[in-house]
Amino acid sequence: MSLTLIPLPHAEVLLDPHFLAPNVAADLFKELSDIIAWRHEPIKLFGKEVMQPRLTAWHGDPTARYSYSGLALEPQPWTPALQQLRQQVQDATNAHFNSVLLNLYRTGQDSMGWHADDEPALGPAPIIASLSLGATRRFRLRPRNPSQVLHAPISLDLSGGSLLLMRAPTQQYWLHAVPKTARSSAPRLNLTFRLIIDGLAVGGS
Ligand SMILES: O=C(O)CCC(=O)C(=O)O
Ligand SMILES: [Mn+2]
Repeated sequence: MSLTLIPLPHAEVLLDPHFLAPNVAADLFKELSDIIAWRHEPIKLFGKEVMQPRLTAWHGDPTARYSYSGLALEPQPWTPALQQLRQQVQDATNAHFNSVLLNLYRTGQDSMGWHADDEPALGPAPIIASLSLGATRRFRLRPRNPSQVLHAPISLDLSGGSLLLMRAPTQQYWLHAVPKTARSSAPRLNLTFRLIIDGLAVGGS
């Protein structure tokens, strides 16, 4: 299977809907659901602290720390399954990753709001490889500034075993989200492989 370019202006988005064989994806979904120490973290939303509508975990090389709201977040070590996946994703994308953010969407009510993965720690040309396991969820992309990038929002259905790659300048011009859905109630796991470039140099302190 291979990554196919989705033609969008000011973006480089590629998708392989069948990156992992269905039985491999199903086994991984079960293993990671069970062994990852999932956390339910708060976030600041318009100045108020609220719980994230999903569970998360952060794994990576010890140097791949990033600071967030003045806190230095230490990654958990790679598990054998995550290490092997990283290698497979690196081979398929010709890129290097030193960390992975895991999101567990427990039901269709768990979600991810509109954002870009453009934190300074990801450098000027972020590359994000996003692997999905479990239930299919709709991934939305829309221009950050619709008068600059003349394109309608798009939707991609990310099924278990799919790999989505977002290369520069996607994060600069586009936002993405995983909205709530009434349709799907089964859990979904998403792994975004990232390269943290300047570790603790971000966010002052
Ligand atoms: O769950 C997804 O497909 C997207 C996750 C995401 O955008 C992120 O972790 O930054
Ligand atoms: Mn993202």
